[in-house]
Amino acid sequence: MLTMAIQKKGRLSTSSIELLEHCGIHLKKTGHDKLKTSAVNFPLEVLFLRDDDIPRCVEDGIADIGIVGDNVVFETASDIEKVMPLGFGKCRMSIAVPKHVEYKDITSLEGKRIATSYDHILQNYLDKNNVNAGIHKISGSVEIAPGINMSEAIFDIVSTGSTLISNGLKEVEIILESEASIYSNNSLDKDKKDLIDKLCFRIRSVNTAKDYKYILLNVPNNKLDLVCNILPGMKSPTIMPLGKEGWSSVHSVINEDIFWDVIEQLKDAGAESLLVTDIEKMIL
Ligand code: PRT
Ligand code: ZN
Repeated sequence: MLTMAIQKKGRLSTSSIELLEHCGIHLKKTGHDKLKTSAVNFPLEVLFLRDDDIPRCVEDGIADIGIVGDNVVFETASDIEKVMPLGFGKCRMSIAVPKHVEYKDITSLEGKRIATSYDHILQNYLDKNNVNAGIHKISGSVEIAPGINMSEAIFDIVSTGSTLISNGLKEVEIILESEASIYSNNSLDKDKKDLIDKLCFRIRSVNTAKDYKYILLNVPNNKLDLVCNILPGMKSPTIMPLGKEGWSSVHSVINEDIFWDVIEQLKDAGAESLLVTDIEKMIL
């Protein structure tokens, strides 16, 4: 049995549970206040915790693995192992100052006060750059600190940047990039490691599939070579004869990043009746 800690309520909760669901792992329904549950079809127990408590619980072995933002792991300086990034909860941790303030580089903060909830990461960064600044630790609403004369700068999580803008601040230094990841305890036995491998295999299949589309199209046989050269399929496209004489159906898989370019080229090359669908799982 593997024990996994996930965020009880917050930005990572829904995505964490959805990820398990997409991996075919169904959790027993719980009430709002339940602190743990288990999976009905995988040897997994799930603990619901505040995200700040997850790294320590994994380090102490209360949970074997946890889904948590890299930022929280760095802040708590926990001795745990990153197993894999998950692609959601993406954000950066940045320093911001009031928009009219002139800012050259990190030395501009010498002798200034910086408000943050992430004092450990900030202190490390300041030390690395030999900058002496006062850190004012607050647990929330960091963005208002310069406006109420609590500090001259802030250090906080930024995603779209709109919170900074609406508080009259500008981002001046990105200190780290973060996303939700799976972390594990450092000393797990073989059975637990095997279960983690099994889980990661499923997650990889689900996450890889998100980057691709399955495409079906009809092509006159004299244009097949042209069309197949455009298609960057996994190996080579599947080609099947159509009921209509002289035509074939071509099936392939395309990376989302180049999707629209490829579609346009295919149409120009004579492809017709293009059908595009999402892929649920992809095992390479
Ligand atoms: O209650 P608990 O302690 O479990 O949760 P929490 O309130 O501490 O964390 P929560 O749920 O807000 O965030 C959990 C994790 O989501 C963080 O640790 C990050 O890893 C990740 N994440 C991703 C974010 C954001 N994006 C984000 N935008 N966490 C917070 N924010 C906040 C940020 O603090 C700022 O106030 O959103 C605001 C900025 O957003 P933008 O889009 O305006 O730039
Ligand atoms: Zn938290």
